[in-house]
Amino acid sequence: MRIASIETIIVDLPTRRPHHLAMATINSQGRVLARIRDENGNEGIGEAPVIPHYGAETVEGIKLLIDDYLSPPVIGQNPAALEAILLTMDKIVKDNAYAKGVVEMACVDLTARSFGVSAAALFGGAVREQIPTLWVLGTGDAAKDIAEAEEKMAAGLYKLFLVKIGKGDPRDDVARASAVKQALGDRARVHVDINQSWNETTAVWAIERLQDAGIAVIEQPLPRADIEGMRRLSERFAVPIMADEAVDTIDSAMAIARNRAASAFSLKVVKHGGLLRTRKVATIAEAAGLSLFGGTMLESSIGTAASAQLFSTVSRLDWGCQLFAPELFSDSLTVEQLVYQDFHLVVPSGPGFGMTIDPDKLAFYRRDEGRYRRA
Ligand code: MUC
Ligand code: MG
Repeated sequence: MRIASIETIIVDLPTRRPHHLAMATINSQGRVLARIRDENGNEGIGEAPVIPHYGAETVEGIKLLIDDYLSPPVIGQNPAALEAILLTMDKIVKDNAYAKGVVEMACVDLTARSFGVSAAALFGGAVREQIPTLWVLGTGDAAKDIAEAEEKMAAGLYKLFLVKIGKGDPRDDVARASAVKQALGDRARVHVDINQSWNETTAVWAIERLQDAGIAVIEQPLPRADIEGMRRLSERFAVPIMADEAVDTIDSAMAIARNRAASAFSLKVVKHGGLLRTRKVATIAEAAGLSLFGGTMLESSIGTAASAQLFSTVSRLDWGCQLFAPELFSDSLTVEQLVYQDFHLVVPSGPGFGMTIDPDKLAFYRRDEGRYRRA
């Protein structure tokens, strides 16, 4: 088995409603799809979505890096040799986890399809067939967040929620998240994600109140580099402090684990540079006794299926997963659709990630030749 070609395509997908995060409001979101073919014409697909201002990469940069730098030395390699492919890409350029991650992801899909197995089988096999799934409340308004959560609960789809805060006045953030938790009560678990927006003084003030209000997890309150601050918050509060932006490479995972600078990690496949490296970060957390959450970069059904495959292999996924994004987007790029039922996402059974691209949808949403114009 040899890689014969790598094609990259930038695709935009619209959201059903504006999604308000601390650093951006998303009406439509860009992603890079990678299609890798072997010499027999078998294909694997990968996806690297980009959340504006979340990380250091852009869809245009990812595409250019893959097309001009990463593809030439990777073409001709065995797609099953994941570690070798990652090392080849590391020799070309440091960091750039999303670009490397989408190439590796497509190699995983291609390899698993060629073997006729699910992607999970390449990482030790699934320990669960479905994953409790969390819905992200990002309307920016407490009453709308509560109405959305009630609708999801009544439909039997979600009872785990996360309120996106960190954008405005911390007093408003605390009030909004507390109002959501109070309205949902014991019927739901509620996290908050601050996306690095606070300093330590603000965080101490706010977390005290969020903890009292019954918020279950505080995600990335401080800037990613503030390991010392995260350690002090983790020592001070009983409520778990989760690292998201702060944990990407295995080195950062080790540094956080060693310093006890968080008690939980949000795993995200492209953030860590592919499925293999996500599995390694998960292993560091498992060994350090940290709890785990299956995160999202707002992948479509392609990257969500890939993430679900990997998350299905992690022995303890204490906080469930956040793989809700296919339901946030108003359309899908694949022929098969993910199944959300009974408060869980059903892990697709494969082969590979179990997803194939719908050519008409791809033709419509691709940025270069498609008819969709992003908002
Ligand atoms: C993040 O920081 O976790 C995940 C869900 C969502 O709505 O935004 C992302 C980013
Ligand atoms: Mg986060």
